[in-house]
Order: sequence, then C-alpha cells, then structure tokens
Amino acid sequence: MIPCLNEAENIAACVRMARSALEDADLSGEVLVVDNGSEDASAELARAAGARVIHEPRRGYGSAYRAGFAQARGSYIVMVDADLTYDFGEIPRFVAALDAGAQLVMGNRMDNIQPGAMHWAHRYIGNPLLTGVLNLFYKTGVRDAHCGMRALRSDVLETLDLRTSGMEFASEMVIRAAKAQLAISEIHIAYHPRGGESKLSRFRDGWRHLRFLLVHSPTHLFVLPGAALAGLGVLASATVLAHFSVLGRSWNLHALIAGELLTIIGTQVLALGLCAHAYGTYFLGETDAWFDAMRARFRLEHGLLLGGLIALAGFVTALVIVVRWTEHGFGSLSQENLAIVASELLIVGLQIFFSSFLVSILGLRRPEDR
Ligand SMILES: Nc1nc2c(ncn2[C@@H]2O[C@H](COP(=O)(O)OP(=O)(O)OP(=O)(O)O)[C@@H](O)[C@H]2O)c(=O)[nH]1
Ligand SMILES: [Mg+2]
Repeated sequence: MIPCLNEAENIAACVRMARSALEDADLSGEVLVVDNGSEDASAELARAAGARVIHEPRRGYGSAYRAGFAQARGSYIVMVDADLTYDFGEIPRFVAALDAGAQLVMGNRMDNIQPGAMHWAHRYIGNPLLTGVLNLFYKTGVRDAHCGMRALRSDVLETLDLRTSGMEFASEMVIRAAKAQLAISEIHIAYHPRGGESKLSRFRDGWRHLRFLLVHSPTHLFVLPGAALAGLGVLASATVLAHFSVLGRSWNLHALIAGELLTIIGTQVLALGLCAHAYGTYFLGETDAWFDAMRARFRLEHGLLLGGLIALAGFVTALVIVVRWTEHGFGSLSQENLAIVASELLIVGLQIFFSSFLVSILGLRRPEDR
C-alpha cells in the first residue's frame, strides 16, 4: 500500500518495483495506491503502472492510510511511501517477519541513512527527540517510530483502532500496537534520498506528533509534573516552617509564598490528570494500570475525607490567628507565616474535595453501564 500526494515523478516507478518485488518472491498480492487528492497525474500514472487506485479526498497521511486499510483485501499489508526513499525489494523480508509471527513489523532506517536522505534537523533533533519521548511515555522499544516502511497483519487493524489524520498516524500505530501488546519486530533497512518534493512540514508535523504523545498520556502530561510541583512546594513550605537551613542560610516569607504557589499549582495539575485519566478510561477505552489501581483502592468518600481534613486544618490555623488577634486586643497583627499556611491548606483541601466530585461525575454514566 502506497500513500500518494502529488508524486507523479515517482509513483509509476514505485508501483512497478512493488509489483516486481511480489512477482520475484512469488507472493500473491496487489499494489494499492491511495491517492490523496493529487493535483498532478499521480493517479493515472499509478493505474497505468498496474496499481489499484483508491481515492481519498481528505488530506493527510493518516487519512490516506485509513482509507486504504478499509479497502485492503490481503491478510498482510506492507506500507511504503511513494517517494523512492525505501527499497521495494525489502518487501519479502517484511512478509517473512509476519510469517514468523510478528503482528507489526517496523523498518529501522537509523543505521543506514544514505547521504542527503534525511535533513540533519530530522536526523539529530526531530527523530531522536520524538522517538525518545515516545519510548519514555509508552515504552514501545521501537527505535525508528516514524519509518514509512512497515508491515502489519490486517486482522490487527480492529485492535489498533487508528483515528488520526496527519503524519502523527505513524506514532499512533506504534503506540496503539505497544499498548495492545502486539508482537512488534524491527528490520534494518536503508533510507535513500527522496525523488520529487517533500510533503513534510517540519514544525507543523513535528508538533502534531508531540501533541499526540502528550494528550494520550495524562500520567506524563499532568500526574508526574503535578506530583513533582506539589512535592517541591510541600518541601519548600516545610523547610521554612521548620527553620531548616539550606545552602547555609534560613528561608522566610518569600520562600514560603513560593512553596504555597507550587503546592497549589501541583495539586491542581494532579487533579486535572485524574480527570483526564477518568475520561480516558471511561470514554476512550484506555487502560492505565496506575489509574486502575487508584480507582480500585480509593472511592469518592476517600477524596472528600482527605480534602475535608486538609481544609479543616486550614480553617483551624486561621482560627488560631483570630484567637491571637483577640488576645492582643484586636491590635496590629503579624502572623504572615500562619496566614500563608492557612490559605495553602484551605485551597488545597477544597481543590481535592471538589476535584474528587468531578472525577466521580465523569464516571457516572460510563458507556459500559448504559
Ligand atoms: N505529508 C503528506 N503526505 C502524504 C499525504 N497523502 C499522502 N502522502 C504520502 O505520504 C508519504 C510520506 O510523505 P513524505 O513527504 O515522503 O514525508 P516524509 O517521508 O516524512 O518526508 P521526506 O523525508 O521529505 O520524504 C509520501 O508518499 C506522500 O506522497 C498528505 O496528505 N500529506
Ligand atoms: Mg518520504
């Protein structure tokens, strides 16, 4: 299957090479070209060279592939770009890997990038960065997550349930396969300079990949940063209140304000993460071991109790200030530290209290209960 957007310079050669690769290896199959609204003669050229051409007017690499998958008839699908960057002669190796039991076979270009094939910014910044984040978040073990040559069994398409329309489709497929614990194998291949004009938009497509990685992992987007901020905030507050000396000096009011700020923001971000996890679990069919363990252990009432107790502690602290004020005959007051602690506890307690309700509301009518 070849996705094609304005590749008149390359498409006929691609189709011919794909066909002869099948013939030479005695593989039965068809060459499908998904034409993505090309304004040049790509579609006719592909047809003339012997491909079955599918038309998909909605733009985007992902849209093209999803249209192609819906019409593919084979039990194996090998995906190859239409720009002569990949060797069609490698198709039998991908098929052999599927025969050997793999459900997704990824090409890996990283050890054989021909001169001029990949822009240095993609090779040394974009690709390592995005693949690094992808593996940090999703632990796929795939080393070249954006490779355009890959193969899969068509019976895994239902499990993969692919939905993206742009270049981030390349990441989506790898992440979904890893989440579903499919058998993924990797094949080292060469990457050649492109024929014709690139369709990749460096910043737009890079950002779409990154955005996809972030919004599909509430743990990394919210929970871990939130917990780190809140932890740092509590530590800073405790350092001031306990008069610990750090870096050879003691810390006072301003450090306490910074601590309060971090604690409040951290709690807020954490709460957003729980809501995002609840939405993902109940409405997007996501599974997350950490969130599942949390919801098995904690109920709404636990959150209300925790939030209520923290808020109560804040209220009592505020009362202490008022009592001291009365003791001093309602004169001038200088209880800044206590006032900050009281507000910190009240805010965090109320955040936890009401966020617990929101998480619970998100789970009220989960699709499986309807
Ligand atoms: N970007 C893009 N590519 C499409 C689209 N539809 C089909 N394609 C095809 O998807 C394949 C990948 O696009 P390329 O421009 O080669 O992107 P790339 O391989 O990441 O970047 P290069 O290294 O410049 O080749 C090509 O075969 C395109 O013709 C689309 O809407 N957008
Ligand atoms: Mg390309």
